[in-house]
Amino acid sequence: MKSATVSVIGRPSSGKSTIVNTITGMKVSITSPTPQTTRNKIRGIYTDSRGQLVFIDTPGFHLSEKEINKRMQDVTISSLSDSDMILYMIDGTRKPGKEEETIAEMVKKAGVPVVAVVNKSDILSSVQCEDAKAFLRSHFPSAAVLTASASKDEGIDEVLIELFKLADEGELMYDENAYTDQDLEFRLSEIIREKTISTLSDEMPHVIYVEIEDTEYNAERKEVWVRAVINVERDGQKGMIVGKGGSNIRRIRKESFAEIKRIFPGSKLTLDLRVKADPNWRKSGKVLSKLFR
Ligand SMILES: Nc1nc2c(ncn2[C@@H]2O[C@H](COP(=O)(O)OP(=O)(O)OP(=O)(O)O)[C@@H](O)[C@H]2O)c(=O)[nH]1
Ligand SMILES: [Mg+2]
Repeated sequence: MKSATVSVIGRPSSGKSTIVNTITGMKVSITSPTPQTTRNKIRGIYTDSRGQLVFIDTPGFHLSEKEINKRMQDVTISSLSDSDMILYMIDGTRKPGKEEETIAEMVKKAGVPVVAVVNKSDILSSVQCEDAKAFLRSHFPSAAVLTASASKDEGIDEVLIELFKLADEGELMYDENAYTDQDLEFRLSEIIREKTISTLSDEMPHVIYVEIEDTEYNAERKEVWVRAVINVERDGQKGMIVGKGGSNIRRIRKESFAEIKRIFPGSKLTLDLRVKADPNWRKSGKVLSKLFR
């Protein structure tokens, strides 16, 4: 049996979380069209007759001096050095610039084997595709350079073949049926954050964090109760989450409810959502340390 950890690295929105979900066949990591969705290391586990690959989804590496971005960069950098190999994803629709160069250098320096993927093949022109491959080949002359569509599940088998080629023999790290190791509170907060992000536009997703205040699970009565807070940065932003006559928060609640229900099939779920302002939390060491622990 083969067994390896694989860090998934790339710029924001390159499709890292999408590929982890497609490979595991589960909703392990939240996704959105807004860059910088993932904020933590999120494990997605894939097992077949060849062995086990433990994917570590990471925050998209974004060059920025803001405190929260530096924390997210640290999460990504720490993942580079403690995995057996790297799956480097690039979005072929975007021209590589300084940020992509920085990441390519970082990946090289990590000194572990690399599989490089030009993602979004479903919407790439052949010129875009060749340019992206040329960029990757120039940086990683001995690595496998592939094209894939993470969202359409195209070229993913080839990615797995190349990763398994690089993996060493070893014992499985997780049960063969496991697909993630996230605790329940984290999963709940991520689901609510995803549904909140999907109702918002532009910069707003970045001002949000979700806190689970309480959960109660009564297995006998098959009842689940979740109380969560959607935090924004200023009082004035609460209205954007709540929406006209509460329409937005109702939608967030409905969509979150449906997805949380899937975690507790057959149980009665009560989901209590509130919106609060936590002024300047993105600069608060206390909040950041809690979110990036
Ligand atoms: N057309 C197309 N869109 C894709 C593909 N893969 C991902 N996307 C879309 O690209 C956007 C970003 O995908 P994510 O998986 O959230 O990207 P990410 O790299 O995890 O982003 P961060 O967490 O912000 O770093 C989403 O809207 C996805 O649906 C693909 O193969 N083709
Ligand atoms: Mg992501």
